Amino acid sequence: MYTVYGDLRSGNCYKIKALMDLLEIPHQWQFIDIFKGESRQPEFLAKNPNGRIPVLQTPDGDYLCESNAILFYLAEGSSWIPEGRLERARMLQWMFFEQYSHEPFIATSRYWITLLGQADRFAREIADRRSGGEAALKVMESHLQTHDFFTGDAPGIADIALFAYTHVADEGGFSLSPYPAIRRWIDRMEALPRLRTMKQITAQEPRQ
Ligand SMILES: N[C@@H](CCC(=O)N[C@@H](CS)C(=O)NCC(=O)O)C(=O)O
Repeated sequence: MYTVYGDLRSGNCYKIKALMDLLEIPHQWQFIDIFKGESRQPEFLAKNPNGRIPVLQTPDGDYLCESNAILFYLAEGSSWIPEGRLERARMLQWMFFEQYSHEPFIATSRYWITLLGQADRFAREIADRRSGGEAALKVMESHLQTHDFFTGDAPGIADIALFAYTHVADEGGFSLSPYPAIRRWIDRMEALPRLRTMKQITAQEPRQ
């Protein structure tokens, strides 16, 4: 049995839950409250010295961190990783894009505005993240104008990585109104069997 250490209000943790639902991977969830500093306690640091969620514990007792690495590990051998060499590299291209050009702007703004509820206190930091977040959405919009998904005709783990914070971008102050291709892609993702949005999951499983 897998164990996931995380908090589903975090998009990085949501990615793991979404893929496990889609692939119907049995697992248990261990809630870690980062607002109480639980990811910085010695017991957690022994699992991930970087002090961040999510962390996956494999049935063999090994620990794996970094959300996109966990997606890659769990999706091995499934249709969620494309077969061709170039396609797999493109999948990684989008997953690195998510971590470097998307998450630091959209997820961070969402953290201050919605999770901490301190938009006024962090107004300058949020303003600084605005252009970077819009730039990431423009890159996604451009790709999705001519593609249904990020790595081919079928959804893959790059789609899950990007869906996590994009489908809640409004909570970070980013409207998707100017991005019709992104909105159509979100509709395609939400239509996938067993795909639950972050709002649906947190309503159904609030202590995860
Ligand atoms: N690159 C990491 C980022 C993980 C991350 O930033 N986790 C945040 C929650 S989304 C966290 O654990 N914050 C608590 C802390 O830094 O103490 C990943 O993709 O897993």
